Amino acid sequence: MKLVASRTSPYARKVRVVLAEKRIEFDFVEENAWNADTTVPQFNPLNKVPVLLLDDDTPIFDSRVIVEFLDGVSPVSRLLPESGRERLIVKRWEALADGIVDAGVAIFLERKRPKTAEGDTWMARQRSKVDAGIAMAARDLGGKDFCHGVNLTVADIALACALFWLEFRLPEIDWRAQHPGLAAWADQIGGRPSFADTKPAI
Ligand SMILES: N[C@@H](CCC(=O)N[C@@H](CS)C(=O)NCC(=O)O)C(=O)O
Repeated sequence: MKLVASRTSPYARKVRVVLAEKRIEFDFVEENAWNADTTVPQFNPLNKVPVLLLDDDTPIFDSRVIVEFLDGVSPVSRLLPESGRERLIVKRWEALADGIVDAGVAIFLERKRPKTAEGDTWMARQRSKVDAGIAMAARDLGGKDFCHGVNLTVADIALACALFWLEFRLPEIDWRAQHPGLAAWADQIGGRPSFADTKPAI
């Protein structure tokens, strides 16, 4: 299998952490969808990473679909509950985490454009999603070690990737100060080799 991705994408990091936790071998194909000569549209018409290329070169996207597929590839470290309500709740955590990133990315991209009143309103709207999303995550996590159950799941991986990406790209969003319990949890999760080995570098 090959993973087409950038090293800074939080969605791709989620997939890379899953690959590491499940000890699945893959080739990393570094690609930036924003580059003029990007090859990503050859694999994904939406021109977004990550894309997983199966051994017969079938492209799989997006990150949630990839993660779900990978969890079934190997029985090592199951990261999604088999079925039912538990699976639903873990998938909701993932949707929350990815949604926080979606709103953060919207802010990050808007900042690159000339400043306008409309842009400021847009960013404030996105910022409220980020803040409310993090508040929900902190509240639902409470003092637990994991978002759901007693083992690492995709919920923890997605949330930690979202928070670390915010810290990397939008450091003024000081979720650590606002939610110290979440910060302690993130340090714990971030200490895993799968996170240490996928840390984005500028
Ligand atoms: N929902 C998608 C989001 C993927 C995404 O937005 N990736 C960004 C990189 S962080 C990208 O490739 N953006 C290029 C673009 O939006 O044109 C997923 O979970 O894989």
